[in-house]
Amino acid sequence: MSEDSKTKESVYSNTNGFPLAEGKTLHMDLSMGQISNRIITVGGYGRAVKIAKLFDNGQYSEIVSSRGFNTYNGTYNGVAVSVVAIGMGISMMDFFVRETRAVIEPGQKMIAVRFGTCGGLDVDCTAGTIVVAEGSALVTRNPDHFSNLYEGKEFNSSSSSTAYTKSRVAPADHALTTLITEELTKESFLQGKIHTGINVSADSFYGSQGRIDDNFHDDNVTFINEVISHYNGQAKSMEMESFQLLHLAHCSKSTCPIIAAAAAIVVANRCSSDVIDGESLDKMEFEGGRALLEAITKIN
Ligand code: R1P
Ligand code: URA
Repeated sequence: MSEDSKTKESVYSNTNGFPLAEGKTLHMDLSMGQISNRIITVGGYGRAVKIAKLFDNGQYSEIVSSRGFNTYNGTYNGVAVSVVAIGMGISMMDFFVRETRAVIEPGQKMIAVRFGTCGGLDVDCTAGTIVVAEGSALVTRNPDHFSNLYEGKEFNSSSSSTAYTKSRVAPADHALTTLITEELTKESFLQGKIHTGINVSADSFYGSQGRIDDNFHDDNVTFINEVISHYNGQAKSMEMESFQLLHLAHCSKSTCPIIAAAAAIVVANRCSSDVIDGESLDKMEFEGGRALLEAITKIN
């Protein structure tokens, strides 16, 4: 039997709940206890490895799944901790939160912090600063706004529907967020570079982040300004995952609690043309990563 058909057989034996391939979660490839309950989650594995190299004695183990999740386990100041690279988007965050929660002992608190990159939505959130999220909203494309195109008609920008929906803000855990802010501001390189505010996650890097793409109908020319005014000027950052983490943390049941927070490095300011250079991004990931390791291993 090929590896592929073996995997399919064991997955299809469980039609509800968590598909397990040979006892491991199908997408993250983890079995019970193969990840710490204290986790930093990032987008790309390069950032994950950079943070894992800060573990005690620079030692970590790596679990690579075939679905784009890389898990790094080790200790920091003697406390077990994991860093997970999940790729991009709310679907990947959904897999991460649910499949990780499933392999942490029930009753044990899961503590997760996202450390991402983002666009800055406020002139003060210049490239090379970090926004710590007090909470996150979600903006999504409303496909029906564009549905006259299905019938070969002209796009009707004056249609009564809205092109994008804007959700309420899911708050981050207050104690964890406070500790993260304290640890970030302790790093001398990060002094004066830490902002707090609302994050806005989007379902695309392009249309629902107000990027103009001449190849598509997106109806988004004024969208960034609409987002800024909708959240009363409190929206400081825009990226693609934090909402799903904070939202699902609130939706987790008391038998399997999750506390969550998020911070992101501003790589491009959406109010100016300011972008970060490679060397500064490297340093921000390193110093920010260390501060987050301090916070996540200290929180009770
Ligand atoms: C887009 O380039 C990606 O960068 C941001 C967005 O949320 C999206 O995932 O975060 P990461 O750098 O953590 O991937
Ligand atoms: N990641 C995003 O999702 N948006 C940006 O503008 C920058 C990074």
